[in-house]
Amino acid sequence: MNTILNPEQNTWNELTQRPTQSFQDIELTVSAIFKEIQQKGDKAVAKYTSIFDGITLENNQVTQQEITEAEQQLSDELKEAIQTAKKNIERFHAAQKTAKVAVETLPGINCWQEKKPISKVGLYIPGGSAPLFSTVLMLAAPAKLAGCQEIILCTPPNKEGKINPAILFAAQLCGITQIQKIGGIQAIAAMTFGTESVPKVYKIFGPGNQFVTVAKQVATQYGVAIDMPAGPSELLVVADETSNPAFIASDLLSQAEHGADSQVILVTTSQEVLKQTESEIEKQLAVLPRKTIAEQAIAQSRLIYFDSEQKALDFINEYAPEHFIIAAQNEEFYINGIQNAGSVFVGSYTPESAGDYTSGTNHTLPTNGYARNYSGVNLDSFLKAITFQKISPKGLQTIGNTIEIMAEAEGLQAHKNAVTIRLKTLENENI
Ligand code: HSO
Ligand code: ZN
Repeated sequence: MNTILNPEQNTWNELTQRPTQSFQDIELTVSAIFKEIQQKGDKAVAKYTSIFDGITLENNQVTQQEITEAEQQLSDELKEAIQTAKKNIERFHAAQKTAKVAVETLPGINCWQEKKPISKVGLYIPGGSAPLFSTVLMLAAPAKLAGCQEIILCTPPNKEGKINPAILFAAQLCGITQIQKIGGIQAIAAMTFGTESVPKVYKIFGPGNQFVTVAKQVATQYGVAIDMPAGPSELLVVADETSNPAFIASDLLSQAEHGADSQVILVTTSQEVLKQTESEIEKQLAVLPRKTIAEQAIAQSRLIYFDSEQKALDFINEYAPEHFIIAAQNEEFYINGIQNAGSVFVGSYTPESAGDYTSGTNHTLPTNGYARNYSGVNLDSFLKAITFQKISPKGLQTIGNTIEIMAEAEGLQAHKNAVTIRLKTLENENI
């Protein structure tokens, strides 16, 4: 843990840096696999599944029987918890629906905007030591609400060719169209080009390791949209002298256990709370099952003291955390002042875990400073806004001349003609 007292503003840039990752060498590998999958489809997918996941599969697609078996393996308690979480996520995302926007900008000129679903979307769920079935809910529930027609889910198989049963249960519950046992670069490439068994999609969502992150970036070179550039998870907690150090430590550790590269930061206006949080972290860390992972993240963590709340806030906005917990008493100050954050958790009884699983907000959020310019996944992520307009003859007579003048000034005669020809017709018809 690095303790920093009242850092000068000229050091903030360095303090807000995330561990740098170089993607250049990975990109060559990713591009080569993309080319191969583009040319050879399923055959190439099978080759890379056998290389990276250590299993040769007859069929990538999960069967109904596998889904039924998965459901039987889960406790009723877990199934109910997943259903409760899904309902809350649906409630919050359904409320994000916007009505059609219609405006008559001038008499006879009607403009409106309507949102339509992205018809085919691909969701990626990583494998690894923690099966993130909660991420299935976070992506599939809003996709379904938005009205996406095809929702394809790719996730890597384990060495026995199986998928975690909770991932299958959540996917089935959300009405996913197809579940494919494909992971990593080959999954993103398969959804980018389409293969004999995997449909091509228009937008890819979901977290992943650095290979998946680069693969999603490469996918955009082929016209596929992505949710956001992904990176290791982050949490920043702001605390004052009234905050509970044990609560703060529990939050910091909850994020640290995601991965050795997770970023956790405490910003506080109390040196006493800083000291106590440090010892609480050590105490709670010692008994965590994922201690080895969490302690690596904690070793890189920063505990920063500021002598004013304004400086603390300015620093937080410069850092732009993925998750931001306000554990200080002056909640309104931070709520009103926060400009850059993925998701904000207000008050001592709002742990980040609540948003990770079940309060209703989405946990797919911008990391690595992208909270400055990206939103987390929400209903709009699965929609496009289309604009419409209808102009009456009177309306065209009102704005026609404006168009003619502007077109003329841009040197675009054909644009002007498209108006002039109509205005002349109206004149001849005495309208
Ligand atoms: N905190 C993670 C999401 C997650 N946590 C899933 C537990 N399961 C990134 O926002
Ligand atoms: Zn989490």
